[in-house]
Amino acid sequence: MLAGGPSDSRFASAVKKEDRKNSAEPTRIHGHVEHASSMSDGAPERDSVIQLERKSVMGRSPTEAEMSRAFSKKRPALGYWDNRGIAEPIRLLLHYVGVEFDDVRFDVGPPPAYDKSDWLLVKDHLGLSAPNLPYWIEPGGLRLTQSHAITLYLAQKHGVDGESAAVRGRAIMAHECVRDCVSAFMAVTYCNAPGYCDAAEDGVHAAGALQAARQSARFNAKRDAYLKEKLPSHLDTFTTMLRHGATGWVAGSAEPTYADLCLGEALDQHLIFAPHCLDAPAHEPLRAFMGRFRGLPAVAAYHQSERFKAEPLHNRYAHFHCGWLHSAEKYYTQRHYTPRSAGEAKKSRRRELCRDILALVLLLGVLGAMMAVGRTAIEFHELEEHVEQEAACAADLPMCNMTGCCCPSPANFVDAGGVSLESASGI
Ligand SMILES: N[C@@H](CCC(=O)N[C@@H](CS)C(=O)NCC(=O)O)C(=O)O
Repeated sequence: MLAGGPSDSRFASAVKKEDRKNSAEPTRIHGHVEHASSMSDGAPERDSVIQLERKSVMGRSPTEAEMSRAFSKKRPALGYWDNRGIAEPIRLLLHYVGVEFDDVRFDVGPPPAYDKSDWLLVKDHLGLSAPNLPYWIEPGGLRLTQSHAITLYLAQKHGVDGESAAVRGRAIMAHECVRDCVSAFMAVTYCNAPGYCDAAEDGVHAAGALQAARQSARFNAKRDAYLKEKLPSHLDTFTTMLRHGATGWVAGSAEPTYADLCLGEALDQHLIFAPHCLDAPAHEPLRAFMGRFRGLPAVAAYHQSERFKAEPLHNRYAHFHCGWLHSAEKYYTQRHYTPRSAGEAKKSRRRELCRDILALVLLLGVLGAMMAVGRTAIEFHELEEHVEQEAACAADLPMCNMTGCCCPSPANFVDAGGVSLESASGI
């Protein structure tokens, strides 16, 4: 699978090896948090098993904070890299159907290492059967990966997969066509990604830069060929589907389906990549479609909200990352994207250590207080006995024929003949 792009196991294993080799301080960004609606299917919670399965990755296990950021258990979580990539259609779908979720975004470090430890630390600890990004985890329930499976599951669950078997079939077909187009697109934007090509072009992944170079000779050639030779036929397909559907939506549904949302997002990314790509007269139906898609109240509300991040577009090692819409520098200085430096990570570990020490001190304090209370109770009991003894003396009871004080020492007890019990017994 391609990290940030289409499936390519060769790429994934190369990247994994590279990541483990380049292990450094994890960097992270904090995904925004939204309140949850219940998504549980009632499946048994397996976190106890997952706890036991935890193992060390890159020399250490994930901390509780890292685990609960990946999945807080309070809300469903969609995990992905911090970019639109192949997860944005799912984010869009979730906003469209009104499901609240944690938008968990993992960071990739800067070139040339592109450290991915932020994700790799938790990857094998989330109870995913096929660990990958994007993932979808529901509290106490389902854990899914594979973008297609997540999309279809959510669409079915929330009734945006089409109103009839025929429409549902066409929606699946349209979605697959969108995925083909996106794969071809990513083969261009990731053409210099580590492990995806035999060798990256010089200067594309420069140390000290914040991301891969925005252009290169290879990228420019592939982009031009894609826009000229491949994209038009994908656009023709979508145009034909819209014509056949005759409802304005790609599967011919009365209302938009998930396939329309996926197509809308794919075309949106293409319009950033090549702003004139829909200009041909033959693609007028697609321009009209984009107007309808963007005008859907839920889509418009999401695109205008703080939660929508127009950039990064693809991953940091792609040519299509930050700076296509706004200044990349401005983007990198935004708070949500400031990667944690090694110093900050150290500080955070120190904070965690201080918190643990404080908890220990508090625990010891509570234990000490409990012991003090116990001791006081014993002393009180002894005092009570003492008072009873004194009362017995005062009443001149036969049990205690006191010679001096009333202390219940054997030396103070005398038998009727005035002999101390202690001396009589030879103590
Ligand atoms: N077929 C999978 C591909 C998943 C994939 O390639 N994920 C990339 C990001 S787009 C990745 O970096 N995964 C993390 C990993 O391999 O650990 C899907 O559609 O979800």
